[in-house]
Amino acid sequence: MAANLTPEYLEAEKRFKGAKTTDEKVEALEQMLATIPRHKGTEKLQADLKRRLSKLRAGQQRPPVSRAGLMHRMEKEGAGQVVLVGPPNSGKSQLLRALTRAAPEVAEYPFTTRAPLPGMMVFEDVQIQLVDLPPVHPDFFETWLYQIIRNADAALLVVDLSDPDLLEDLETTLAELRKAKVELGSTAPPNSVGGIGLRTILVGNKLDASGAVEDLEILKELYRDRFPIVQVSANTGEGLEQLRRASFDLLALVRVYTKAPGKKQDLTAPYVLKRGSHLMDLAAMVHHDFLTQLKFARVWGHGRFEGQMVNRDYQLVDKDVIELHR
Ligand SMILES: Nc1nc2c(ncn2[C@@H]2O[C@H](COP(=O)(O)OP(=O)(O)OP(=O)(O)O)[C@@H](O)[C@H]2O)c(=O)[nH]1
Ligand SMILES: [Mg+2]
Repeated sequence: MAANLTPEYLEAEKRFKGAKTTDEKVEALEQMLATIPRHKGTEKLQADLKRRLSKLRAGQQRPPVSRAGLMHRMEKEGAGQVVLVGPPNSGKSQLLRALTRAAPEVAEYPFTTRAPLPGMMVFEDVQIQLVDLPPVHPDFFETWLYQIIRNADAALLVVDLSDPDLLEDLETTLAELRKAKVELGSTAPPNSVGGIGLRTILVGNKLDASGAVEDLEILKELYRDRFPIVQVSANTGEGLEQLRRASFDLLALVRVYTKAPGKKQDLTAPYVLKRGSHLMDLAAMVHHDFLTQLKFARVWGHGRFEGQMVNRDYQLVDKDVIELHR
C-alpha cells in the first residue's frame, strides 16, 4: 500500500468499521490517528480522519455540565479572569499547561476539551486566573460556554499558526462569538442589546511549527489594528514571558504597596486595583476607617519625588508605594 499503513492502523480501522456506538467509533478513530504514519502521502487521510473525529466528538454525549446548571459560572480568583478561546485544536489546553500548574487533557485531535478548567498564572507578584474552555465552533454549541466568556475580564484568542485554515477558523470563531453577542477586541460593548466587548490578545501559537512565521505575517497584516498580537510556542515556551506581561497589561490594573509611617514598605502581595483608581479606593481596601479619617498620603514611585504628599483624588500608578495618614 502506497501510504505504508501499519498493522496497528489497519487493526484500528477494522474496529472503526465494526463500531456501533459513537464512543467506539471515536476510540477507533483516535487510535487510527495515533498510529497513522506521518508523511506527505498520508496528509489527506490524516485531515480526513481529524474531520470525521471532530464531527463525532462534537456529537458525543456531553458532560452533564449544562443540566446541573453548576458550571454556568466560573468563580473568579486572583487579579483577573482571562478565558482561553479559539478554534478547535489551536493549543489552548497546552497553553494552560505551560502557563499554570493545571493539567488539562491535550490531544492532537479537535474537541478534546469538553468542560472549563481554571489555573493560576503568575506574573511577577500577581496571580491571574486562566480558564481553558472547549473550542468556540458551530459544532459545539453550549450556552454555558458563552456565559463563562461573557463573565470574564479578558480573553486570549488562541490560533494555530501551522494550520492552513487559520484565517477561516479564526473568522468562524469570531462569528460564533458575535452570534452570542460577544465582540472580541473592543473595550466598548457592541451596539446590540445585551452585547459585550471583551479585551483580547490574539495569540499565535505553535510558532515552532514549520510555516508558522509566514502565517504570522499575514495575521499581523490583517488583525494588528484590532488586537495586540503575541506569538508563542506552548511547546517550547518561546514568547510565554511576553504573554504573561501582555495579559497583565490587558487587564488594565495597577499594583500598589502600602507602608506604615516610618517603616519599610510592606513587601507582601500588593493591593491590585483597576487602572484609573484613586487614593480613596485604596484606602477603602486597606481599612474602612480610612474612608472617613484619611487626611493625606505620601507616595514613593513613578515620576514623583520620594514621599510626596498627595490628596484623596490622587490617581494611583502601577508599583506606587503608599503611606496612609489619618
Ligand atoms: N508544534 C506545536 N504543537 C502544539 C503546540 N501547542 C499545542 N500543540 C499541539 O496541538 C494539539 C492540540 O493541542 P490542545 O492543547 O489539545 O488544543 P486545544 O485548543 O485545547 O484543542 P480543543 O480542546 O480541541 O479545542 C496537540 O497535539 C498539541 O500537542 C505548540 O506550541 N507547538
Ligand atoms: Mg483543549
